[in-house]
Amino acid sequence: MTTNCTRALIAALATVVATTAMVSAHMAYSKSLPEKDATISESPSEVQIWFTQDPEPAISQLSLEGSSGEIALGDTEVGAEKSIVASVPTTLGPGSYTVKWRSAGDDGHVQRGEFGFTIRTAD
Ligand SMILES: [Cu+2]
Repeated sequence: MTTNCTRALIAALATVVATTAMVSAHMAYSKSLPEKDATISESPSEVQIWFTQDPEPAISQLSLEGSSGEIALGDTEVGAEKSIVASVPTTLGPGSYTVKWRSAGDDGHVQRGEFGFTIRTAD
């Protein structure tokens, strides 16, 4: 193999690697309120998650589970700064909760995740 040919091959491989890296850059969780694994003292009025890309409204869905099952949230809406948000219409009592989310970013790949938070017993 000539040096030129080797260089061309390396350049081609580098392009493939770079393209693959771009394609695999799925949307990801960035931060949330309540924060992941937070212990808070008051029932939140809404749940909001920020992502690394603009969330696709048609795919985005938030849900909330407590110790006795699913808790109804308001409609999931796209919020400011690459976020989705849903209101919490009921007052949550002390206990552990799990937020589950589904969304998609620029490449349309559906991403799912979940995180917990705890509401502590009032002093
Ligand atoms: Cu993707």
